[in-house]
Amino acid sequence: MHDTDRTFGLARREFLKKAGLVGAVGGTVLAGQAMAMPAASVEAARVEKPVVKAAAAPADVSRLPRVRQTLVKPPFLPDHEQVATTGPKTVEVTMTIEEKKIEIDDNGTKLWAFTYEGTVPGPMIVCHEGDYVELTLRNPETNMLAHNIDFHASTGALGGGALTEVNPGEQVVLRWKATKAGVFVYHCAPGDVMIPYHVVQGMNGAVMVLPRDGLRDANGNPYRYDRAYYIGEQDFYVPRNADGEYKDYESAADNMADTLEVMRKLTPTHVVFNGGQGALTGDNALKAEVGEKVLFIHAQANRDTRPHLIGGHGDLVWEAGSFNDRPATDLETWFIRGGSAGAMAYEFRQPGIYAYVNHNLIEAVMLGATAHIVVDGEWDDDLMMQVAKPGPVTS
Ligand SMILES: [Cu+2]
Repeated sequence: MHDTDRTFGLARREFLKKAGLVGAVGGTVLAGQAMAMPAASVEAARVEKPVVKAAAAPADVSRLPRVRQTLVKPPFLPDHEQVATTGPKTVEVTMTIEEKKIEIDDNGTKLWAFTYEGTVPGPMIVCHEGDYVELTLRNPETNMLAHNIDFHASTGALGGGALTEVNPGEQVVLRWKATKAGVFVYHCAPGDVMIPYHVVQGMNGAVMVLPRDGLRDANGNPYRYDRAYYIGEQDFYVPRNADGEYKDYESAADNMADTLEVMRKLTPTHVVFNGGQGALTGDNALKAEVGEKVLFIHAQANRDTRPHLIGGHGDLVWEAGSFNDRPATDLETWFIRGGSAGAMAYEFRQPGIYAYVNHNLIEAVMLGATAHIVVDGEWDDDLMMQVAKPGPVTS
């Protein structure tokens, strides 16, 4: 039996009413019905709360050292060791959910975003294989909706989604063990159409679980990076008015029905890095030096993408994200499956401005999925030189 009020949240009932999406079937309010979603798929999208029997926690978890990780805004990663210098620990993090209006392109298009910690994507959490992550998830009273979190890096209970649903004014604490090394997506998943809706309103992020002895290259030798950047790619579906202009809404509830209609067509209006067009270009460009090895973590919670570094390569690519797999080498373009994160490492060999793009170039140039990396250092004529400047064609 569905615990409707708990699962969908009283706040959400009000939200759906305001969004004009209330359809009463047997007293149950589901957005799907109003959107002509087949009843069977609504049922399939709904998730029963699993029966979770209380089990004794492993006795030694409480004795593990506890380390508080201060989360930082993307594209940066929190302070971390690449090689663990201690045994397993409990990594404590806190994330506060914020429903907020953000600007997503150069024309000032606005979107009501659902965020972890106020950013799209949410902050990166870093730990080592064998560590425990203990998250306090807070949903302030100022929010309208129930939210939760599904960690693809975790095991059980819908990635924690079934144990973390919090209504406005509530908080919850979840602990999970990092048993798989790699980079992984996390996202909100509060049931039925709210799952894709929250994800495409920006409510997703990534976790990096490093092997305790750090990364290894394709030959199995230790690999250390000098910098790491975290790129969260986001597809947005912004409704337009009759004149074709993007609509701006008073509240997060007002835009839901229109947005679901755009989502249904599977054609995003924006594909951006780190929450908006230009978030990682110009003054916000990433920085590196010639000779530095840079790790790029690329997450896409909803849709396939194909990163490419223009003028460089993927020296080492953990395309599917698992650090226990041998990385591919020297790739021109790599593939990140929607619902996953991948990692690429590159040692910059030439100075200049590099573009890091989704190499669907329509999405890169026209929809926003471009980042810049400004690299300082000495130019290497052996690798490239302009032998003759542009001039008149000679016979
Ligand atoms: Cu949410």
